[in-house]
Amino acid sequence: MSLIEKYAAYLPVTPDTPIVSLSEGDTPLLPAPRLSELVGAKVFLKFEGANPTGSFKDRGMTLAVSKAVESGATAIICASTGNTAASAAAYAARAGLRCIVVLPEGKVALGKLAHVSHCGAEVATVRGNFDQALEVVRFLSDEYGLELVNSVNPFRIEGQATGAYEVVDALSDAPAYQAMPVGNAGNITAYWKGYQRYREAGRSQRLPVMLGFQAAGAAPIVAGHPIENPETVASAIRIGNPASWKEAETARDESGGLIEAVTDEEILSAYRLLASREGVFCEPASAAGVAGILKLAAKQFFSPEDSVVCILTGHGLKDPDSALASAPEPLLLDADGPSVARALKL
Ligand code: AN7
Repeated sequence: MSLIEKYAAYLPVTPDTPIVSLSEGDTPLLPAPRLSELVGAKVFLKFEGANPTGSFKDRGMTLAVSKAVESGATAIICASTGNTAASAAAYAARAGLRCIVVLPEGKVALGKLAHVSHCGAEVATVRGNFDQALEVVRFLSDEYGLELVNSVNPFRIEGQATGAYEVVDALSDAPAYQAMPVGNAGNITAYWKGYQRYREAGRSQRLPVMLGFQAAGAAPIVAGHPIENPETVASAIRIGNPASWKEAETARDESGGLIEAVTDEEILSAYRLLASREGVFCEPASAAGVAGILKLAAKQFFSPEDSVVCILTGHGLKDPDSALASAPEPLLLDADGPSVARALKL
């Protein structure tokens, strides 16, 4: 079933809304035993890499593209660090819409670039960063009537709120804490709205404390001012002036939570730990939330009974370069049993 059909009662759709779906959502919520031990709480991983284009963006894109078709649009446009573009390209292809994506030069992970082009989107790369690309698409959308599908589109946020519904449905209540990366800050906004709406509907007893993490070189909300030249290995969240800045602060403050920074080193360490100790391959940005809770755990932040849900926003295969950069070189050996056995010290 499509995500829109499943949660229609909580989404701005009518029976006449044409549904553009790739069977998104319904992603696994995995218990993480080793991470739980390290953190001193019950940690769960919401693996959003299991979505059809490999990231959480599909939750919002199914709704944004469905509503675009409903309104008679023929073309969509977005700026992106990669995942929004891949999702937009796929859903536009599905709907038969023209899709234009504007990307920051040289900073989009390989799997995302491949996905966008392969789905037939028109790609414009600009000499600038994501924030500048977003300015460009706002202009093009205003001037040329293209449907903007960045998370400034309210349907994106509404669709992404379904992530919160799924977490509550799986745990029979909201978790004590939810940890996640923060880039353009749409997702933390969406989850907080989702948790609130589900509680108002009587589907949960409590609200989670929201824990957001930005990369240290791209942490405008932590710094309290835009960052002109954001830098981080986690290219998905290399964003210096988030569109949903205020809403993210609202989520933080209303939930009694926090938004803090984690270094690239901490992100990469969590990224490797998730893969090598839990078998979960996410992209670097997705590991920022896990890096954050490991950092908080060092200060005895959690109690053993606390449930902590980490949103792993994108699949590891999105960014093969990052995975290979920290992997040892494979052995190259003669194709005979005894010499392979010797090399492997069997
Ligand atoms: C894997 O694709 O902004 O705080 O243009 O791809 O809602 O922006 C991606 C963001 C976290 C941050 N993890 O979410 C884009 C884009 C991954 C991401 C984020 C992104 P927001």
